[in-house]
Amino acid sequence: MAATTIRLSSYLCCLLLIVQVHSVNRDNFKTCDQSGFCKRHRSLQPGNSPYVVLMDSLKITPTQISVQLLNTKTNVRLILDLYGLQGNTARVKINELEPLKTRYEIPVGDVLVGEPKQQDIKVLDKASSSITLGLENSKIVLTYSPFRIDFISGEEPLVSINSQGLLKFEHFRKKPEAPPEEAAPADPPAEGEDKKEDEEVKKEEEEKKPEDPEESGLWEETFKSFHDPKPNGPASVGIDISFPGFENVYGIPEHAESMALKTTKDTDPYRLFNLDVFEYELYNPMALYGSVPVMWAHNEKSTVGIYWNNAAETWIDISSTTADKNFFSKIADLVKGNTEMAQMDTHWFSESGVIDVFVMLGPRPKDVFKQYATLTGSTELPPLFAISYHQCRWNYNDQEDVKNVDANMDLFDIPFDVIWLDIEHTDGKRYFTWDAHKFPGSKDMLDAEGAKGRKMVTIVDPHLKRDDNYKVYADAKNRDLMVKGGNGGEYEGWCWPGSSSWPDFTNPEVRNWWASKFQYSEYDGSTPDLYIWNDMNEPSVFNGPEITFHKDVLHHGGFENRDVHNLYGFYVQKATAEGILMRSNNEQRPFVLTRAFFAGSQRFGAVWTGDNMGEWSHLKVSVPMLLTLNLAGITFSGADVGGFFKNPDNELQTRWYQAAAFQPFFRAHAHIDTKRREPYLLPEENRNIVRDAIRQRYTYLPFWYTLFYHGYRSGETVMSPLWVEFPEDKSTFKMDDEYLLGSSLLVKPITDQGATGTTVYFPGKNDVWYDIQTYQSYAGAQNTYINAPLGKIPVFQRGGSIVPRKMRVRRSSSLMSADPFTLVICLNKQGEAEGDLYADDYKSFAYRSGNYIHREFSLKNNILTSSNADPNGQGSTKEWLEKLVIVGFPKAASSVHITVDGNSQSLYHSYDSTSRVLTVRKPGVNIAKDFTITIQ
Ligand code: NBV
Repeated sequence: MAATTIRLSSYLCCLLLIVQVHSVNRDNFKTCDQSGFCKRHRSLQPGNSPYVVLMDSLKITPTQISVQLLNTKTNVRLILDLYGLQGNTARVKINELEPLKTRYEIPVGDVLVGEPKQQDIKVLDKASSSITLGLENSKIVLTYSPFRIDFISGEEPLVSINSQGLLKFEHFRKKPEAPPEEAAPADPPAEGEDKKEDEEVKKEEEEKKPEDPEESGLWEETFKSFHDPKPNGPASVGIDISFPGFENVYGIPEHAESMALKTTKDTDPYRLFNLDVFEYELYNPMALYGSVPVMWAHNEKSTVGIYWNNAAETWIDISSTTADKNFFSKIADLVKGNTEMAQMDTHWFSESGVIDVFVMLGPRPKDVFKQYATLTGSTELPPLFAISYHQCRWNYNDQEDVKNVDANMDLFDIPFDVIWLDIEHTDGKRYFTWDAHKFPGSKDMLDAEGAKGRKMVTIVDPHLKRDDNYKVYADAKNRDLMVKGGNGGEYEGWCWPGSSSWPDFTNPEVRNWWASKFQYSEYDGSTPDLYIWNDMNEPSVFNGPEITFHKDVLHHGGFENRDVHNLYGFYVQKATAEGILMRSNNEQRPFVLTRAFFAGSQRFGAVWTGDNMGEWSHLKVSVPMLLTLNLAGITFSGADVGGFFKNPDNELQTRWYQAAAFQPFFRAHAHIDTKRREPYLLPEENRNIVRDAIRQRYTYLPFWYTLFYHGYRSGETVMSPLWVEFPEDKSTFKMDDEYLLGSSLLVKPITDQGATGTTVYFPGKNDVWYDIQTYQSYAGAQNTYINAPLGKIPVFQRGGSIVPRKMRVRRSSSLMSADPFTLVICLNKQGEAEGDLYADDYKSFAYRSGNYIHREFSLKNNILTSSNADPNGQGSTKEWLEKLVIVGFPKAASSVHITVDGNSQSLYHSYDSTSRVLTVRKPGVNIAKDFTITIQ
């Protein structure tokens, strides 16, 4: 009874905390100073490396060298493995030579899609102080004493590892015996002396023993009331990685931060530790829900990066400095002279695991994205509904509510594809169940949505209510599938259902078990129109340290949560996606949204930026946050439209819809305590603008779908910083308030209250950009003020591009699947344009066996040619070509005709001399066919 009261009160206190606090409670989360290993690594001084390479131990194979590293202070040996990998990539692995126990490594096939394919590294030079290896166009120089590795392309140094000498590898060790207690003084102190002596001793102790950061928290640590017993002692690993010649680094989501990362001289390092941070603060390095330890450095000449393959809590310090030209001139024929070369220094450290660094050497932005996708996979092609508009709220209360929202959206002509149900739809937060009063007929409800081509999503969190009558929990308990507490018993914590336990998703058998729960026979009341949302999967534990698992929670294989923490949410989403796949016999594409994520999560669905606020600053930060997610491979990402907490005013809501209509994952969501805010509830003016924005999203779905197809094939970003397409344009390197969709659309959302215009930077010296509404043209490589009253979204199409659209907007995307296309052709200065279109059945995996079409369009010399872009695409379709809109066309045409299979036919056309747009109507040709359209 007493225990229950305590638990209940701690639960209530957490809930109160959740309801009342209005900005992040920083006390809940560790600073670097409160984390022993962070302090230990951060206190290292550069230039004191104790590590040397033991050349006698060198082993060389065609693709790999292995050599021992000796710590000259401790005599402990490490083993360094350096691999050449296909695609201008190298891998540097450092582990203990003889660890007391196995150190955790992420199983191959989970984050890394497979064993990376190796590539020959040739020994180019073997000197007494270093060895030089050749990898494709790059050179790798391993220097022996002190140990460092440099990657050089041509004569440019690009990446240096351990050039500062910050390698620190805490080998497993036996716990030292506790020192014997000191003997009591022979004579008792005289009265009055006692206190004095105590104080003196304390003072002396303090003077004598200032806390040595090197010794901080080695064997146990306490944070607030939470004790971390650290049964394995210190095991952290860290090293410095520098980027000579670079001034900007990007990546390592998730932080509410600008796209170009800041130096951390005056702050904590950036932290990667998946956490549920209530009301997160903007522009700081605190950890958030997900972690992708990938970082890019970019300058006019090159883009390079590293992936740090470690799932433990990780911190990254960043500083900017100048490169050591002396050193580099010894190992490369650097352009000498007095000019200084910039350099970004980064310092990475993780609480456990091994050092496993992939060095991706580009040289162009799209090369590094491909190199990273070769390692961790690309974003799976989403089903079309998933990139359409989603209507969510915590909560749609009951079936009636769902029906009303659906009807109102139709009434006001606002398309949507998916309506979502949050935790209140369940029977007492027991996932996979329905509240029988509110949702007595979930299948009927799903079928009603399905009849309009719509889907539903329910939330399925990973915490299971500890109730033996709840069959999912009882089954997991009987099969012993839960994570264990430090004492070996089922770990128990507090979350929405009260006392809860968590399946061990790091165990493949547990993932299979979880996946089976999505079978229609297991998940009562589900149908093929139901998809899934994984929340709270950091995991969030209301009464745990930093609102998550204790670090000594035990997982599969005897590893601690300390070792695998950042992977938990990744595995939850992976298992869920496998379940959705399995229930359709692997035929239909799954859709799973997750809050926690890791490198590779892009393969399992979408990510959103969690509990943001209905404030202008949060709308603004959503752009850099999504750009960074894209750069880290998580291209299918979005922020809650309107902001989760608070009540955004009409203007903010309107601007948010406008921005998100041009971002990859487009979902409105709101906290349970906020006022209802479905878009039809807005006053008429705002409602019409929002409706237009959503409808515009639907007209661009063929473009988005083609973009996602490219991303799936190549690992490229969907929403990109300008430097991805204009890598030499320095002025874009820090620009994170405007972005590109593919290479064709430039978007500058309005994110300031009351703004009626904005200055847009149009990139590209030889480029011309066209406003997508007015077709007004703007020259590249300059800034222009663009009027943007409330109804206007500053979006521009690049001259030289062809963008496919569908102009007949219906209630949902699937109702548009047979509708015809319009090609918007914006001419460049030469009067030419090109583009492509990918289409398939928009939902199944049939495309994997060639059931798709991929067309290539090119307009040159006034002839538009449509040809097959990919002979493997053997699909057919009902979709046809309805219209051409040719923008920037100099004059009216005298005739236009189409030729298909040798037959020509003239087409109706008209010309607007003010906007310089030539419109060609009803070519009527099936889009899968080859054709030409000639303009005279
Ligand atoms: O399930 C309720 C919410 C959900 O609406 C939100 O999107 C998640 O990020 N969830 C968090 C838990 C409670 C947040 C205060």
